Amino acid sequence: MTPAKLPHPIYVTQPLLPELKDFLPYLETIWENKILTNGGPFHQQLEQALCEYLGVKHICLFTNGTLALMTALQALRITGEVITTPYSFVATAHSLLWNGIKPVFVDIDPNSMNMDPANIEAAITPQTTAIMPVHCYGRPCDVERIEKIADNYGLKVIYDAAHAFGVRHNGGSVLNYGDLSVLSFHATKIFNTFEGGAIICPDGKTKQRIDHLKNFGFVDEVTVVAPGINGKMSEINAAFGLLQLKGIDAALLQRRAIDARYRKNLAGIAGIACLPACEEQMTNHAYFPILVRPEYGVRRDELYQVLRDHDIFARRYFYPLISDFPMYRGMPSAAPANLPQARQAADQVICLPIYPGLSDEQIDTISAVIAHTAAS
Ligand code: T4K
Repeated sequence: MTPAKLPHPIYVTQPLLPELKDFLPYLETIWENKILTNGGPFHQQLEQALCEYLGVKHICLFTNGTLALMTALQALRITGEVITTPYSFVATAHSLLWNGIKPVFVDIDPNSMNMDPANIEAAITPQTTAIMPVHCYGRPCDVERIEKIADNYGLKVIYDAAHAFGVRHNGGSVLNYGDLSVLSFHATKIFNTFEGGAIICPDGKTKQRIDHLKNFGFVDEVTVVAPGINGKMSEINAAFGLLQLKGIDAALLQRRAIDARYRKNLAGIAGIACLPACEEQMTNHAYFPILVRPEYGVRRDELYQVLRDHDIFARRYFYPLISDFPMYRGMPSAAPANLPQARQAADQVICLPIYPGLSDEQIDTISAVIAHTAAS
């Protein structure tokens, strides 16, 4: 029997929102002190709170993750070519183009969906200055191998860690690897400030440079040291982040339970593959991707449509590949023959809804639709 439609549509995610009444005191404070932006008290408090929570030394808050990526490249004076992954959100490569840098795409490892370090060395040219890997779905890249290659060739590493809030590796934050890591606090991320982002950096000097860059390059009232941009996080966003942080551990636990329930429900369905489970601290369950293999007997896009017909708005993150968009597809590294694993993943992936508040009944209905579609 076809599973019954749920009473309300289910989206791939829903933002974590604390109770409105709990946010009002923060707004009252802002109204009282009339500091709305430019590094106000909530901005400072959130930087400190996030350093403690994440286990990192320095953090620079931003308006969004994309501006943070663009500024990270400026901060390290990256030029020429940067090796990156085609299996990500477009912002990863767009941040390079906005800086006049050429992205060079390498294929992914189909087990992790992250850039395969085995492909990096062959892509290095005299113009290569950096590597920009992505911790896709919040699952850590092979940070040790990437570090080794970067050290051998004298390259910088900027992690697009937009998905990797709270992810740990080897007992510490994964955000401490590489020269810089960039987070997104967009509404769809596990920790959100409505819009927002951050750069994690290892030392105070780099933080100072980034703080100048995100404030037009101003050092003081009359001194501008770089062609900076306006990337500052406002007080409202920072205040919301402080409140949001209080609920994040409970949210992560709920995500873990949803992940486990999907895995159990989907285990017996031929042709539906989940990514290998990773050690608990090494993921934040930001997404729940499944791969629709040929053995399922129904194509990915058909399943995607059946889910939509049931008001289940799963998403094909990341299809199309970045390298297929018009501004990238003419590049030699975007050639399909160079990226077979990424292409296969993009053709098979569906990210199922996962967010705190998704009920067992909803998870079971989504799973039942997937099971029923295969059988019918
Ligand atoms: N690097 C990576 C690897 C990234 O994934 C991203 C962003 C970035 C860099 C750039 O960071 P930011 O500059 O964004 O901080 C979404 C997000 O807009 C984007 O932030 C995110 N990655 C990307 C993976 O997903 P869309 O176009 O899929 O979002 P949208 O509006 O279709 O939202 C998806 C679903 O979420 C909706 O169907 C309903 C729900 N939703 C969404 C919003 C915005 C809500 O319930 N409330 C909301 O306010 O891109």
